[in-house]
Amino acid sequence: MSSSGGAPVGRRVVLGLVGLGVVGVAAGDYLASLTAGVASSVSPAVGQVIPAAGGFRIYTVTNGYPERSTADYRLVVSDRDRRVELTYAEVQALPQSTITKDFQCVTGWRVEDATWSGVVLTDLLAELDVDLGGRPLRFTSFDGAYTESLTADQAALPDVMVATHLWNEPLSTEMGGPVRLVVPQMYGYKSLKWLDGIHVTSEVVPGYWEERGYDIDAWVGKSNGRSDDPVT
Ligand SMILES: Nc1nc2c(c(=O)[nH]1)N[C@H]1C(S)=C(S)[C@@H](COP(=O)(O)O)O[C@H]1N2
Ligand SMILES: [Mo]
Repeated sequence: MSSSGGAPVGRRVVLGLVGLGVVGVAAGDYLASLTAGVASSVSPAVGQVIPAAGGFRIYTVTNGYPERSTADYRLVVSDRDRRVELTYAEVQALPQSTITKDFQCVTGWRVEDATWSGVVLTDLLAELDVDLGGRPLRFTSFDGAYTESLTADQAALPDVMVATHLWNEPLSTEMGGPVRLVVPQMYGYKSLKWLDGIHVTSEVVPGYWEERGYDIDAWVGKSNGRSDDPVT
């Protein structure tokens, strides 16, 4: 994929080309090409990566960073015929935890000892009397584009967190505030930013990057053909 006519290639155009670039690729090269597309669409060359505190790189798949005040924030939790809507204050009124774990992006960068605060996902589900019964979860973002999934077993990990703070500071807009998902044992793409929905589904629904070639079970060091140190 390349630009033509010497016109500057904007991020949206590049992402469009990334999408088109996978059409017609031979099956054997399919995953490789998708992964390459992912890597290039989030690489500094594309111009959408901002360095942030502690070595995080700021990613977005939309044309910006969606802003929502804590006053306007709502988190919807749904299961079949149930639908609960939590305010930011209600999220903060749930049992609070702080967890320090490395954070690893599938493109290679790693932030050591990131300290997140918020509510552990299992605590949130328990407080709301949501019983997964082996069913998976689908997460949605108020950026309108990004989604993620966890199996029931993955969702039960004690370090999966609905986070409001990083290093004791409220999450910035760029970092996915006011509320994001954090899944430290999996590659960063599982850690959906701008979280606005947690939905119990009957089957795993592959997330945004998973539809574009990344592994659905995204264990650090054991997926995506990578050999990073696992996050424990
Ligand atoms: N809504 C949304 N969540 C997202 C992403 C994104 O583009 N949009 N990128 C993911 C990827 S690939 C990584 S590595 C982390 C990066 O988190 P950061 O932008 O806070 O550094 O966010 C994940 N969550
Ligand atoms: Mo990532």
